[in-house]
Amino acid sequence: MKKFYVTTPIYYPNDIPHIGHFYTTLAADILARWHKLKGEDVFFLTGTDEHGKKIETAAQKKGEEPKEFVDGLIPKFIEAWKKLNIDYSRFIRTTEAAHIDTVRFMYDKSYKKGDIYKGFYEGLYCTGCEAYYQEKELETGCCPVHKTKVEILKEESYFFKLSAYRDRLLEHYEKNKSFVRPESRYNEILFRIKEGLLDFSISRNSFKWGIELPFDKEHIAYVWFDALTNYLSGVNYLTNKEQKYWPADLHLVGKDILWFHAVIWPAMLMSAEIPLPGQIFAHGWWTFNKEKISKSRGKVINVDELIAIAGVDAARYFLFAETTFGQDGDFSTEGLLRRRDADLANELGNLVSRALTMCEKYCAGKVPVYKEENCALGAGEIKEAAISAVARCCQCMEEIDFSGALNGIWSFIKLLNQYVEKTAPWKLAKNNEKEKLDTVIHVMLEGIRLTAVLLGPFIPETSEKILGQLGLEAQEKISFENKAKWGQLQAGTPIKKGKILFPKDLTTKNG
Ligand code: ME8
Repeated sequence: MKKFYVTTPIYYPNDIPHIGHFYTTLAADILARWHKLKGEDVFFLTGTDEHGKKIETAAQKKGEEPKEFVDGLIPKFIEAWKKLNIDYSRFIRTTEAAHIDTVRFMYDKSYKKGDIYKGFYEGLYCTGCEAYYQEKELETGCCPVHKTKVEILKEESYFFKLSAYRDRLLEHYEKNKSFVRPESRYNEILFRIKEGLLDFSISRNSFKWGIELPFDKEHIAYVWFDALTNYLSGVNYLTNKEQKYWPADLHLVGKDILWFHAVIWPAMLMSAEIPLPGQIFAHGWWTFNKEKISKSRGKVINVDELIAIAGVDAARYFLFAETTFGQDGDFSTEGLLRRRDADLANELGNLVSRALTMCEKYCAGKVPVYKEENCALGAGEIKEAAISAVARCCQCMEEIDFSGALNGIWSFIKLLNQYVEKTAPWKLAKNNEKEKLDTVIHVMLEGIRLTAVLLGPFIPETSEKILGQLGLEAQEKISFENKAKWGQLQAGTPIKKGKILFPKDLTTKNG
């Protein structure tokens, strides 16, 4: 059985999660569901990054111990993932003992290899990023990500010999042209590696909240060295000798943290002689009404606020239909409602409602018989379109092009709506053309079935509802090939018309 191991960044639990965190985690959920649909053995890892100065400072501000502080916030993440219908395999916390052991193992391996040496560091530090900056990287003296003042940090520190991995990294990039996606990001990172790599500080001794190094108790692990290792501890790399998931197939990250994943992480793995992940995909940045998402300026949207706008599936759909994965996007309530009304309620919802109503009215609520000879009505064209919609969806999902997949599905939905208008089943009913009428309704229902299958990973609740309305409940055991094949609906299957799928007023949503 093919396996698929996908990860999200582990988020800093210094505050409740917001739409940026939802985005990456939803992307991983969609991919995990897609690969499950294809019959693969999927492992989907997410979690929280709980050590470091940023967490220590946030805890101090609340007058709490760091562990107590993060323990209070973790349920917020878990609740949010549940509300958004995110079905992960494991939620890892970097304060877990097994993770701590894995971090120590990584330090130990590199130390013994001679890739870690002691030195003294003085540099410009941004606590928001938990990273040092060079003067030339700053924007008017401020961190380019957080736009806040950096501080001068001076400390005795252990260094990792990143510079020694330049050539091996270049070779890996040359041999694996899709190691980083989108392609523009691959080129950008390759260019920076070619420019040269600097050794970097991987320990701290100016504060306490972190993992003690195995070879020096006075120092704690650098939070990024600690955090990146979660991808190994998440699949019990240290204790599970028959490792079936590592190497990860895909690390999904925001563009802000690509450098850590595309350069530092592979070098750490090379140093520890562990195989590298298959691909790192960096997605773009969401703004909120064109402004940076920022708690201090009140520009955040939490999970309840997001769901209150138009429900979970509308939000899931909007985030992935609105922008190409990899590009930046702007979130607005109006934008979400516009897509809910146009795409989900009008195009998908009405199609489903019309097809089921007609099936009840003209076919006694049972899937009618499909007669091949009635293809003159355009059913052949629909069948062809269905086959290409499936192929396009598979191709796009392989390339992690969510909006491309959704566009393909929506072209098919539009075609089905045109088919209803063109064939006008109500006229066929009036003229008593029963066989033609049956074929048209069968084609509509089959088109809807296939649409629901392809939409499953994106809008799982709606997909399940539609399949349930078509009398198709237990679908797990059916292979993707069969589900995605045209012509699977059995004549005679009773349908169950339910409530409207995307009501404008959420309080009436009960189907
Ligand atoms: O960086 N738009 O954690 P973090 C899109 N702990 N995505 C966004 C976003 C936005 N406006 N804001 C946040 C860390 N994200 C480290 C990671 S991994 C070993 C350690 C998403 O809480 C995006 O995925 O700051 C980004 O990379 C991540 O949240 C940063 O989360």
